[in-house]
Amino acid sequence: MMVASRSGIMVALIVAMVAISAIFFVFPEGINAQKEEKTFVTHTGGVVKTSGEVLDPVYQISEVEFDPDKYLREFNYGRVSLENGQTVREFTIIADDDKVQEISPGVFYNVWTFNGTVPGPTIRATEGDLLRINFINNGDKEHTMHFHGEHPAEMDGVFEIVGGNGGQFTYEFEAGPAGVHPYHCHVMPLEEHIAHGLYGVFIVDPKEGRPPADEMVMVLNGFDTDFDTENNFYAANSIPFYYQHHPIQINKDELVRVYVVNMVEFDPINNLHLHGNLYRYYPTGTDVIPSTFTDMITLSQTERGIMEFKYQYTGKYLFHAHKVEFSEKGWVGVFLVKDDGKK
Ligand SMILES: [Cu+2]
Repeated sequence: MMVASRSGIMVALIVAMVAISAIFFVFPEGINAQKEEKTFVTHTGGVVKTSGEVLDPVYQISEVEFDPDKYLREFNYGRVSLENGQTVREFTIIADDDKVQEISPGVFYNVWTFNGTVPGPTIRATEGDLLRINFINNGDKEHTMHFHGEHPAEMDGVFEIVGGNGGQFTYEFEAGPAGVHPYHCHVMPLEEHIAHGLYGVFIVDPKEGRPPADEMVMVLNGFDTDFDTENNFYAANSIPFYYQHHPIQINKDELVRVYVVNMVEFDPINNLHLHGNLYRYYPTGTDVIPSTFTDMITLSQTERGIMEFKYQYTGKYLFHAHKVEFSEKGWVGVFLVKDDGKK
């Protein structure tokens, strides 16, 4: 009786094991897949979290990491070599149009990027250097790089359209004139390609250089996250309110030089007001004599210039758009003036 009962239990166990194995064989990932939640982003920027099956048109999230502190004082001089006595600066710039950035807490936006960020890298050279920019378009759409400044027609990035999914073009021209210029994609509809983030700053230093200073770049930009051709967010360097929460540390009595470029789409003007101080302003940075000494400049699209100032008192000072709508939607920051020599 005991023997029969034991073999009965053994048979039952074997049957149970075979049955469980069969379930896993037939549905190898069925049980785990049920629990696993995935995040997708729709083509209109909506974020979908689901453990169910997701049909086209959606794609998996590829989030952009952008650090406005790093961007502020990061200048890219390229791979430097000498050819026939001329300094050559070579850059590789890769365009993408499938990334997503959290513009504001919980607000995701499909950014189009040069080298993975908005704005793209700040390209810097000295007047007369030869620039060689190896442009690779890894996006789905056509893109180009159009530099403001002087160069041959075929290097203008307008008529030489670069196809997506690996299209390439090499831009080669001498840097000039000295100043601060934007670069941006110039494919139609231009408004869309710029508004999504395909722009950056191109600084050309004069041969004789500029006086030593704490140098930084501010790109004034905005994001239309609901696609009504009006911006919902504004910023200096892409993240609304960033420098208000993370003040830019500068030294008392040290010359500060800001390369400022207005890339806001949809709005005809932007402006910049500095508190507790005035600045010398060099429109486009092309002249060595400042045009004005002011606390307020007005900039239309792609208008840019160089601001220079020193603070004689320590403390916190706002800088912001005096177009109040823009500052209340994120275009506001703080300089923290210190006298301990640390930044
Ligand atoms: Cu484009």
